[in-house]
Amino acid sequence: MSREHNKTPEEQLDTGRRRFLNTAAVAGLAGASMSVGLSACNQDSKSASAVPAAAAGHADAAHEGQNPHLKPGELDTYYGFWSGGHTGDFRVLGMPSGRELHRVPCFVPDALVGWGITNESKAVMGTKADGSLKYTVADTHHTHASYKDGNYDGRYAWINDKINSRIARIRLDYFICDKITELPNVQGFHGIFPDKRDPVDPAINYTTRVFCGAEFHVPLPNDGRDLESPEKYRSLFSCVDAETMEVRWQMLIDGNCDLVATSYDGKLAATNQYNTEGGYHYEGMMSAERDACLFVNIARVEEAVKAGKTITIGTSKVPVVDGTRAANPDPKTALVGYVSVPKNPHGVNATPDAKYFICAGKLSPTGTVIELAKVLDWFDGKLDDIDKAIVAEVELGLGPLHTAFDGRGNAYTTLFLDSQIVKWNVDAAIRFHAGDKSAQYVVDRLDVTYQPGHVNASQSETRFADGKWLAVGCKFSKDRFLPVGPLHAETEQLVDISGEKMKLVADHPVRPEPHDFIIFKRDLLRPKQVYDMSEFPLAVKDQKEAGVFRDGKKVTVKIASLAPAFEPREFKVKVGDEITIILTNLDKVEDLTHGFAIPKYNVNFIVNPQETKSVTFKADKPGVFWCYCTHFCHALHLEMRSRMIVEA
Ligand code: CUK
Ligand code: CUA
Ligand code: CA
Repeated sequence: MSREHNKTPEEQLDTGRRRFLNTAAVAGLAGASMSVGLSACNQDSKSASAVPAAAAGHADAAHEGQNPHLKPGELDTYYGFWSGGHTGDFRVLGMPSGRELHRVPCFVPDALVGWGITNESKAVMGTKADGSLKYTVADTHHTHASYKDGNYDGRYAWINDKINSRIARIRLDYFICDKITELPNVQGFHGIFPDKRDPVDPAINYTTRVFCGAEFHVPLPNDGRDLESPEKYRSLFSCVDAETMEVRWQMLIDGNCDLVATSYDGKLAATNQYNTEGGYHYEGMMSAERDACLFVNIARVEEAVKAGKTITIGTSKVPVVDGTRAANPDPKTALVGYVSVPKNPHGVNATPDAKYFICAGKLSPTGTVIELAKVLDWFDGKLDDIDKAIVAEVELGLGPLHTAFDGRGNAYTTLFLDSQIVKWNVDAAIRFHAGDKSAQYVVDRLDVTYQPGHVNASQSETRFADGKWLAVGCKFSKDRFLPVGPLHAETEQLVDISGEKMKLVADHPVRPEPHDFIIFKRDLLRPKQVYDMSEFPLAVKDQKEAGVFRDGKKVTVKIASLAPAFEPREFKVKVGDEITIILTNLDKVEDLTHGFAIPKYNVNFIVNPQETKSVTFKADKPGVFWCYCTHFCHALHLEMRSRMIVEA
């Protein structure tokens, strides 16, 4: 890769010739570029990305850089929250080491903790009339945490399930999912972002809402009507209450939603739209040269909801406001404004200086910078055309998707087709767009391997972006790791962004396939390591409370665990009984977790210190079943058992 410091901005980018001109060219070029990427695995290791910046003799060769490798016993300085993609999970990493520390089960069953087995987890996940799980698949893309004063406050994180339109909340004191809400009347729930301040009461400088974008158009309601009339399919933008997790309101919009961003003043939320055409095949979704970024005036929407200017759809009771263009002709009263952006934009990201939202072009090689003050001017009737809020639309490279920030005025955008990250200066881009053709906005380019999707930097989505580390989620690993059959790991790459030049410092294989993630300082979290027993109404508080309690055919077995024994040591039930086992771990010692498995009854779950869980099942076969501890806890771990005797 040539370093392009001395070229004119036009030359350094050289993307004009590759600009997509029409639908056919897009399809053709996307295919061509992809095959270039795929053939890159045959290049020898002297490709630019393999050469450390310092060794390559760059201007800042003297910059020492940071070391991502920790010595044994050393702790990471950042947490990372990662979506797991269609594994359906939420992952916690230590950064910069990239070590995976935990997976928090939420949407899909998890055999380790018994998520989807215990009564408590089933209640969070949702069940059908017969008590079985409503869903067992999920596709998580975006995870974000709650804010206070422009930074994370360590209360909650949220994550989306695109398949079944669910939003899960993770409590960050115990790293557990405590609520899941299914959004009504939407499909393809993709983007998600918490607000950062209340638009009306500025004293509420923390998260109280989470906004959710729905990607796919569906008939409203989707009950069998309008099946063959795709022109009638619609998409909704939703607002979920951060505390109750109820859907506060939804908004009918023109076009679709993709990702979501929120402003630091709480006044605006936005979603990028790639299917303003309402197409239902890809050709239709990319037929227009420009799509949009939809801006929502939160205070006005909530006024309209309060004033009852709403409808409901189907069986849902959620109030729905009208955010279509036709219903919002006057900016001074409009609930929404549609800013035009080039062809099929993908991400939308808020700059840490709180001034701009940046939309990446995906099918256009451009990044669009939208000034929020000007969007507000338009809502106030002081700007005649909302597109005048666009303060830069500059060429970045092929297939721009997502953007991160370093807090020093630079943006880092992934270029999916170019397999690169481009570092660019936002102010210089604005000057360039305003006519200063000498403005050098591209600062650096880094080859990544291969086809990057999301990118994020330490503290990037807060007011406190610190410009230290950048991680990039590459969608193809190809030759980067030992082959393990046809399915490849994805490559998560770590980049040192503390200097002028980006420096690739580590590759990590990850199980497919993470999308978005956030990285933040470790002192923003204060996780608890022993449960508070008062959180559990069913707790068996003492070994003396343990025992078998029969009520007709319903039998409750209360069990207490205290290493290395379960109390009671054995219990008798009868075939045909409905058994509920309630187990409390009385151990108070940090890291002293027990498991509880019942052979042939498909039961296994863990109880952490001072935690209580329960399971309910039918005794359908007689015999002796050794309930044993599955989680290594004690020198007598193997001996830690209880005997379930089922009489015929
Ligand atoms: S999307 Cu996956 S790379 Cu779901 Cu955030 Cu862009
Ligand atoms: Cu208790 Cu192992
Ligand atoms: Ca489009």
